[in-house]
Amino acid sequence: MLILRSSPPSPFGRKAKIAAAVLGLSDRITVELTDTKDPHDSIRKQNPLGKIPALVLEDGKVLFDSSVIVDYLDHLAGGGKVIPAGATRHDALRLQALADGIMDAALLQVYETRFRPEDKRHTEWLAYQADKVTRGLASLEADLPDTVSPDRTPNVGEIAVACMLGYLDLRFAGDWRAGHPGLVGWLKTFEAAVPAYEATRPPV
Ligand SMILES: N[C@@H](CCC(=O)N[C@@H](CS)C(=O)NCC(=O)O)C(=O)O
Repeated sequence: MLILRSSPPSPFGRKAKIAAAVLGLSDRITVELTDTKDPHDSIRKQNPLGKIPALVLEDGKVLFDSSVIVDYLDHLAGGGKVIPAGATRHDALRLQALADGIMDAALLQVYETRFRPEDKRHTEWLAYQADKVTRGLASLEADLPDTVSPDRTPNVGEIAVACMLGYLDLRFAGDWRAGHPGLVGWLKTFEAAVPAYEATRPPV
């Protein structure tokens, strides 16, 4: 059995869970809850960065970073499935990089308010990160990812975009929806095509 260290709100952990589901690997993975803030949680031994997701393999080796975990799962499922092998490979990886980068910028804003007392918060830093989210969403709205239908496996970029939008719904009250009708429609289609999206929705 593989062990996925994660936590329900983690958008990066959700990427790994959705990839596992669409690859038919969910029943080979146990999800073990992780508290990245707890210094005694074994995640800090498993991943020196103390971040989730991390995937503990059967031989005890630990893979971390959601992109590496998804690549491993794709290979386990035969390869070329959520990470296409052909001409669209780098489009999918680029899309993943963009969505992951937006998630990083969103998380840094959340951490700024979670870890710093109000009088120590850096408004310009928050705005700097918020701008990355704004520009990233604008570029996705202008050039929407391909529509995901039930008859094809979503690629890792599309999975990452859905998880990123879900995280903005969770932590930023879905404010992104007002100015991005194309992405709203795209996410609706993704949700209908990929049941694992609903199954991994974090509790509010
Ligand atoms: N690039 C990493 C990012 C992972 C990440 O930032 N995870 C967050 C939770 S969503 C985390 O573990 N944060 C705790 C910390 O930064 O110490 C990935 O793709 O897995």
